[in-house]
Order: sequence, then structure tokens, then C-alpha cells
Amino acid sequence: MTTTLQPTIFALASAPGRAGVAVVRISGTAAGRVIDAMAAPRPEARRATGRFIRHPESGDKLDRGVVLWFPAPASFTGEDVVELHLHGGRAVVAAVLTALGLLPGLRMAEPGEFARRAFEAGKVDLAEVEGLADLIDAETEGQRRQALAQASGALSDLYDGWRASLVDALALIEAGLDFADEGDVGTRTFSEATSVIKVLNQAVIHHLEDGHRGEILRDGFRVALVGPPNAGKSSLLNALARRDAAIVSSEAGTTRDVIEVRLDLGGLPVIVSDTAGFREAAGDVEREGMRRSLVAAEAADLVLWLTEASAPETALPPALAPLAERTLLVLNKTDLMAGGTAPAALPDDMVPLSVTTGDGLDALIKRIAVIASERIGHHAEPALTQVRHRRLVEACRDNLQAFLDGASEDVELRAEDLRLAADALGRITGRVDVEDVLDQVFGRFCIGK
Ligand SMILES: Nc1nc2c(ncn2[C@@H]2O[C@H](COP(=O)(O)OP(=O)(O)OP(=O)(O)O)[C@@H](O)[C@H]2O)c(=O)[nH]1
Ligand SMILES: [Mg+2]
Repeated sequence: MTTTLQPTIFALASAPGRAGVAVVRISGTAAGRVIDAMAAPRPEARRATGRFIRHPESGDKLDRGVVLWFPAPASFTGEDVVELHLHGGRAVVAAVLTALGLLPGLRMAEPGEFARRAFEAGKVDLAEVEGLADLIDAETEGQRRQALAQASGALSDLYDGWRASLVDALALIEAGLDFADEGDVGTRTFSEATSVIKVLNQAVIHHLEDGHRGEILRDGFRVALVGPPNAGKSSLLNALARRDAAIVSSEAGTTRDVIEVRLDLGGLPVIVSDTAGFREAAGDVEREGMRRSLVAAEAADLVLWLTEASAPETALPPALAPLAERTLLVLNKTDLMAGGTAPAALPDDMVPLSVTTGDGLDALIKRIAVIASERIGHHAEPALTQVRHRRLVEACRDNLQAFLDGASEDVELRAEDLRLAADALGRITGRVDVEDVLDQVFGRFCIGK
């Protein structure tokens, strides 16, 4: 480790602004000296201790707070760490940060620098760090659960387990190579390795064919509201969002831009987009609006085709026809029907609704939640959560396939297939050279994390 050469870093670890408590984190070899200079004497390790926090030069009191001392290596970063729990006022925090900047060997932390040091010290692997970033970003219960599992090593354990069996298979093959002149031994070890790889390959393929549930849970399940003008798309968006997010008017062609709202449906993050109505005659602006509607519909996991119940346009426009499989027909304005209700027997893929009276709204929300949870609901096995991992698992699969398809006589080449497959998995957790992605991964954090 090169920790002795690293400057000691500090930052506000809690959110900026007024708060009951603000936490300033300090990590590095000079952390202990911060206590000596500003809140002496050093408290017992890991025991919350009340202290005046003083200016290191004048000795003036800046605040009365709690000091926590985590000597290396038992800390988040693996270095000496100090936490100052202050009163969360802007002036208090500013005074303490300014004072810290006066101390020799200290500088403000860059975004994600604490997490990066934790990674470099081997406290967390890369997939866990990514889980940590997701946990900080998590807005719904489902996202929180998935991120916490990943931050706690669920994905890493899966990939490390696969990597371990790959390494075992590789060892078998290499052992076979050593006995190359005793042809029989080589053949036996190779076929033993092959059966391990076959099983592994199946597990990897299964993992990849998860309908992107982890990624959708992380990024949000997308629902697009499309339909002819005036069908009530913006009204429905507002009803779902419970606020006037979009303009509603009896004029056809009101909505031009796509408007998105984020909802939490039973713990699942759902992003609903309101779009411009589809119709034939339209000016330039409206045509551009419709182009955007189509983009939103194509990107959606579920399309709601909204149409008026009294004169339903149940045929999708040709541009939307390819999306029919993931489209639900919503017959809105049932309040305008004779008797104010929808036809009793509707096919399963048609949902009656009156945004005005609220009739059918709960049923529609439930329907969306069920469809979303079928796609991304809770599973015991950890899921792929991001494209970076997916690419690497795909690379692993391709190399396993190359191994299985390749000529078994070329033992050296087959060993190389397995080595590449193992490396791809190692790059997910950062066990294998990942220098090129580190800035990207840690840059996602804000300062103080
Ligand atoms: N009676 C009745 N009127 C509704 C209902 N939902 C919406 N409306 C009315 O229908 C009109 C059009 O509603 P919007 O929500 O603006 O329709 P839209 O589909 O967004 O229309 P565009 O943005 O022009 O494509 C407004 O006057 C709404 O008040 C409903 O369930 N019943
Ligand atoms: Mg609208």
C-alpha cells in the first residue's frame, strides 16, 4: 500500500445545507493530528466522545460536537479516519472545513475519493462500491434492497464463485498438460474440466437471460402514455403523479414535449412519460412531438395506448404495431358512456378508466404494478444491475463457448479461453486490472463519499 504518500483528505460527508447534524470525515495519516490540533485529547478508538472543536491556530471554539476516532486499518478506507459530528449549520461547517484546510498535509477530497481508498485498501470490491453508489441513489424499496445486497457482496460472491470454478477447471487442464506424454491423463482431466465448464456456461447464460430485471429495477420501469390527441394522456399522468405536471386542455394537440414523472409503485421505481397525441394532419412542431412520442414508446417497458371509450381507436398506428406485445389498451372517459360505465365484458388487454371520476384508476395502477413486478420483482438470486457487468458477463460466456466449441487438442488455446473468461469476471469485482474504469466508477459519487 502507498498510503504513506497519500495526502490526508477531508470533506463534508453529509448533505450540504442546514441540518441537525453534519458529519465531516477525515482520512489519512494526518487524521489523528487533526484531533490533536482541534479536539484534543484523542478519544478512545470508536467511542463517540463530546469535545469542543477549536481553531487549530487561535484555539477559538468553532463548535461543540462528537469526535469519532477509527485508527487504521479498522475504518471505512482502511486508513486512520476521524469523524467530526457537528451542529449542521452552514457557518459551523464552513468554519470547520476552512480550519481543516489550514492543517499541513490535508486537502479537500475529490468526489468518490473515500470510496476509492476503501477499494484500494481491499475493504470493498468494485461491484460492492457500485452497489454503495446505487444505495445512496436508491429512491424506492426495491432499489434499496437490490443495492444493499450488491453493496454487501451478493453479486461479488456469485462472480467470485464462478471465477473460482473456472480457475479450478484451468488448473485441471494445466495439470493435464504436465502429463502430456501420458495421453490418457490429459484426456481425463480435460473432460473433467469440460463438464465443470458446461455447468458454469449454463449458469452464466441463465444469469444473462434475466429480462434485464436488475437493470430495470436500478434505472426504473418505463411506462409510456400514448394515444390519439385528447384521449386524456396528460390527465392520466397528472392523476398518477398526484400533481399538475402536464398541461391538460380540451384542445387536441396540447402536449408536444415528453414529460416524465417518477413514481414509487409498491417499492418499484416507475417512470411514466406523457407524450404528444398521434394523428394524421399535423404541423412541424406537432410532427416533432409525435416523433418524440414514438421514441418514448420504443424505450418503454410498457406502453399504455389511451383512447376514448365511446369511440375507441383500438388499432395501433403502424409505427407502434411492433410494440403491440407490451401494449395495454386503456379506454378512458367511461364517464361519458351511456350509463357512465364501461362495457361489462372487456378483453383482458383492455382496461376501462375515467380519469375524471377516478373510476378504474386504482385497478390500472395495480395492473401496472403487477406487470412491473413480473419483470423486476423480488428474486432470491442477485441480478445483473448495469451494462458494465453485462458486457463482462457476456465476454465470459463467449469465452466459455469458445472453449466448448474449440478443438480439445489445442489445449493451450483452450486454457487461454478459460483464462479470458476468468479475467472478464475478475474485472467486474476489480480483482483483475480495472484501472481504465476506476475514474468512471468513483466519479459517480459526490464529494465526501
Ligand atoms: N369526461 C372526461 N373527460 C376527460 C377525462 N380525462 C380527460 N378528460 C378531458 O379530455 C380533455 C383532454 O385531456 P388531456 O389530458 O389534455 O388529453 P391528452 O391525451 O393529453 O391530449 P393531447 O396532449 O392533446 O394529446 C381535457 O379536457 C380533459 O379534461 C375523463 O376521464 N372523462
Ligand atoms: Mg396531453
